Amino acid sequence: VQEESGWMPIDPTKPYDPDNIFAKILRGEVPCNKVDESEHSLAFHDINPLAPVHILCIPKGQYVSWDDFSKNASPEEIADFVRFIGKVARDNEMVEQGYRLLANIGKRAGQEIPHLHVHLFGGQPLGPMLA
Ligand code: IU
Repeated sequence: VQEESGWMPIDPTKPYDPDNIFAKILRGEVPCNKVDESEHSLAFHDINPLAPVHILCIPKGQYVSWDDFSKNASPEEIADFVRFIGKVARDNEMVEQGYRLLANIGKRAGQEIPHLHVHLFGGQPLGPMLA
């Protein structure tokens, strides 16, 4: 695909890269500041927080994108991830004040790590959705 003003989507035909940083975190090869864990999901503090509370939630399975996850994950993995994100928000006192879920998918959206991750932002008023 031709690069067009910085846009080059993650190639959906490319195999999952097991050397990406989140894969290494999941294998325990790279440390993370863990928030919570379930059978199929992991939450940790973002290393470069953009809000007072900035947590990343990732499925433990090897999924690059929402497209990949929604097509290929089992019903158990999908249910676990959805419930897990809700629990992380509750346990970190984000529910009452409000919070934001965000997933950058593909290069045009600025996805840096090719392992699906959902950002949870909270702890301050969050302003308009797109800067
Ligand atoms: P993005 O949506 O792919 O841009 O988000 C990647 C996030 O991963 C970004 O907020 C980084 O600060 C964060 N991160 C991290 O928490 N730990 C790491 O080792 C690396 C990136 I590399």
